[in-house]
Amino acid sequence: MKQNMSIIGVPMDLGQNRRGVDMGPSAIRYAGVTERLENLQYHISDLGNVPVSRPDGKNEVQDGNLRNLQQVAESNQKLAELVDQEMEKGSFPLVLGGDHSIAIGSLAGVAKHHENLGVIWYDAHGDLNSGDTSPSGNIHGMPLAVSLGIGHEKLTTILDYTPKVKPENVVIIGARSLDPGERELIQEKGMNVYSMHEIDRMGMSQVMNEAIEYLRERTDGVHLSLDLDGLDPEEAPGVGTPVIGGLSYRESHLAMEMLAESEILTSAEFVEVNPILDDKNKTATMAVGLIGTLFGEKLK
Ligand code: HAR
Ligand code: MN
Ligand code: MN
Ligand code: MN
Repeated sequence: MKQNMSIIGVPMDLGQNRRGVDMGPSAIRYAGVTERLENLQYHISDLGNVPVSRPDGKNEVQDGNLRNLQQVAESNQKLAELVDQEMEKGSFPLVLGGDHSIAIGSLAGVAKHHENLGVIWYDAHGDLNSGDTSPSGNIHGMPLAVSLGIGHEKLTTILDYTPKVKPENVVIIGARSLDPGERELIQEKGMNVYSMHEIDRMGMSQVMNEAIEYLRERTDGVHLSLDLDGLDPEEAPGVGTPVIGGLSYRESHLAMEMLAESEILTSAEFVEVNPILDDKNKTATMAVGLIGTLFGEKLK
């Protein structure tokens, strides 16, 4: 029997400063995500996009260094409800961004269905800031902290519970741009981080082996939050905050293959695709390639 999967787009661009990432879900759909998954063992429902307000023109930093707080909170509330509803039906949620602030809503919806959710945060960044530590006021640099219960309560209390995730259940992969406050939090919580240094030393294969076995033992489901800026900008140029020295497509492909084999994933999201900054939809196409692999292309 085919497993049900629900695709949910979130055209969010209010969690950061550069317009265009709101077109990410369209670009990923254009690159053929549905067709790709329908060829595998999935029955796909594309639920369309969660509504996101337009920037009010001021784009100002409100309430304690949080840009567009109200609008970001509202869309994440709607996303969380939709993800919760689809999981309730037994469908696998695949969320397409949009900037990474949407992980706040994805994780709120997903974590309700687990006692002990694991998270793989595949990203150049830690996204562990709060209004107090953020150098930018951009909420896309904060969603992992919010999910740990750290940050503005309009964000941390979505769906009326907090925290969503325990710090020891998170594995960060690909980090190479961490702010001082993020480093402190990682130290304080003893979080698992495979930065580019560890990946270069150990190789992606060993990193994924360790991450998968660690999460398999201690969690009852795993959410993959994949920020395309985890990949190297030479290969994936269509992202708003590129950081050189990143993961290759091949390393990322291997990571997806190993996750597919492991069968530990229970939800996923692909974020930060900005088609305006891209080269002929290359980054969205890469996202679709990774999605195809993640959901079993070559295995089935
Ligand atoms: N750490 C920086 C900040 O908080 C940059 C964050 C960029 N975040 C993303 N998501 N693109 O990973 O502003
Ligand atoms: Mn529910
Ligand atoms: Mn991110
Ligand atoms: Mn990032």
